[in-house]
Amino acid sequence: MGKEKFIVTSALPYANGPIHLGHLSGAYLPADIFVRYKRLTGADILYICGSDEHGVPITITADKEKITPQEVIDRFHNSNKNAFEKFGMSFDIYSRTSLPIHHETAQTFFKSYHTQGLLTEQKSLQFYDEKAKMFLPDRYVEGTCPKCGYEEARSDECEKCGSLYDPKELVNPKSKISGESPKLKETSHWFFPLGKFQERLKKYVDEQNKKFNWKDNVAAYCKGWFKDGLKDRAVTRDLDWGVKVPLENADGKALYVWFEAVLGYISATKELFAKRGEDDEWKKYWQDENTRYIAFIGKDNVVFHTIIFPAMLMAWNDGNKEKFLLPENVPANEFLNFEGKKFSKSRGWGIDVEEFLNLFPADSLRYALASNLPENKDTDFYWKEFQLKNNSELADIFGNFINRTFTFAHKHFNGQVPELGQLKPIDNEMIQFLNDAPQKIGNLLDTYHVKDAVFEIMNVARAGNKYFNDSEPWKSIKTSKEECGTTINICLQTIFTLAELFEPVIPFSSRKIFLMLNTRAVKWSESGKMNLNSGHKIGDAYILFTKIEDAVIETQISKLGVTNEIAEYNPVQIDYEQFQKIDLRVAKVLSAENIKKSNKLLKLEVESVGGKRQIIAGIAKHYKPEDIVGKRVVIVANLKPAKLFGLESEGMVLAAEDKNGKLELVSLSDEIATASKVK
Ligand code: B3M
Ligand code: ZN
Repeated sequence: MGKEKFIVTSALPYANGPIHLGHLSGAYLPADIFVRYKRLTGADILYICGSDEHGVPITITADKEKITPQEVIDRFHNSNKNAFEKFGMSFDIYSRTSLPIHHETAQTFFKSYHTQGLLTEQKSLQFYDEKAKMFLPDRYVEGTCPKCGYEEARSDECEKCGSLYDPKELVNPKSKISGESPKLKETSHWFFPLGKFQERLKKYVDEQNKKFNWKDNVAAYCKGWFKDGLKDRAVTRDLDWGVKVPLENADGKALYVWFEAVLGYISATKELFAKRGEDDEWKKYWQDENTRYIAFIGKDNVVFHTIIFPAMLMAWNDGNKEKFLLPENVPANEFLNFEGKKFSKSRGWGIDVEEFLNLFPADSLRYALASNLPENKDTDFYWKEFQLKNNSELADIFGNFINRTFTFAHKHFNGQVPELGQLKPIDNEMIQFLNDAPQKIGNLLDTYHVKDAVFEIMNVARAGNKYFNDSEPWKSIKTSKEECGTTINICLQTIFTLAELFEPVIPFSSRKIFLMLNTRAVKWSESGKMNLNSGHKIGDAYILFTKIEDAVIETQISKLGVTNEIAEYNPVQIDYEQFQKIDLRVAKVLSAENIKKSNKLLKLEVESVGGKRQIIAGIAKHYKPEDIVGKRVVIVANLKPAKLFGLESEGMVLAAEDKNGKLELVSLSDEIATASKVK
């Protein structure tokens, strides 16, 4: 059998922000472990990734920061690339979609679809923000649903009641970019006939699923999409930033970011070989049916990799001699949360990869994440668990086993691998166990059970420690040097096996261990054998894992939820007179009721300075009417009255937001009389 040949890709992260631990757990670490393992088996494997550098969010960041989109992507491309490097990602290339080679590739695909007559031009009305001078993508328009009155409905669909409508019907549309109400303006776009491919896609997904045992979550997503029926999709946008539509009369139009980003895998492979001066070599991977293509992603990207990208490749293959392969498997992971909540940069919840790696070794993070991957359900990163994984598993089990073995070998055997003497049952068992481990763990990795594989690898270290204890070399050294030598020999062989099996997971430590053993890795399948000859000189022991103190972890925990607002504060200052103009008063809530058609507002009747008044407060999502009646709250009493939802509001209640965006009213005890001034 020839060498197995692979292309492995990880989703291309947007160069619009720093990657966080959740990204690593979703699409990067599992892929890197898989790739490193496959390389050790001798497979011919390419690992491709890069930055996704188009899309509206990048232009919005640029506008906000008054810099160019190019500056935004340069910043995040470089910092993410560095973070990945520090984390030990072993990409063969980390490319970027802003490169000419990618633009050309994407345009070539688009032109092929166009010449084949697949694309249709369709006119439609879309919201246009006159202030921001741009057409607004759906998620940047918010308004009131014409069917149910939900106030956070999108331009053509309501999340709350599920209805679809014409954007014309959306009530009170607002641009999330400028806050202005956008106008509907006619524009025309090219549509890709996804529906035409439904039957073939279904067959493709079914077959791959059967043959390669796709993950349940992935298969279920696809099923849902097929059930709803695939519809034609606009694959162009009105945007300056992106891959230009390669047609006449297409000024100001770019390819929809997803419609080109997936092709980034191909253009990155081209770039890799172009750099090596082997221009056409990429075809030997992408256009050879013996190559196995595995696409690692997070669950939010499933449809693009199991339906849209395959459809694009099918469409290309229909019209061209050179045929591309389709993904064999798309092992999408669920999400990793942070201490029980979603990562959120703005709320200070979570930690950037770079920042993390300035504090702790990459291998500690890799091990902690790998043993808790969200393979079948969402999981959480907890600081305390991280500490425990590092201290009790890496340091106490693995590190300790290496340490005690090395100490013995240096002290009693002159730093050489001792002879293997007469084998007792306990020795034979350990030898057999080592012998079986690579295949067992390899099978788990082959089927993307990375978390289980990591558990089994640590079990080899556990078994090593137990073998050391049960063999009692500290006793046998006094009675039989041969017996003791046998134990230490087998322990050193175990360390060799562990150095290899752990290479995909903790590559930095693995490299150190091979240095300590004064040798190098062998083929994966050989790694459970007796690879160290007796008499082989081993090196000095290094410290592999340092324990993490409680105080260090406490500091990290205490930083959670502290946003930049505490660290950086550059306010517009006011003087005392200005402050005095604001009349803050205690008010007692007499009654409260929900407002029909609004899920945000409550109508309050309060008693305060000047008697009773009505206040419309945006707290309905956080308080039930019955929970606030009787409360003493603080109001801005001299605020000019305003109309909200056609109702008069005379004043404003004060509240603060917690880490999750939940509001809590500023309230006072009953001791404080209604209408008292708050100073
Ligand atoms: N950049 C989306 C994401 O980061 C997107 C993936 C592209 S894969 C071709 O979730
Ligand atoms: Zn609705």
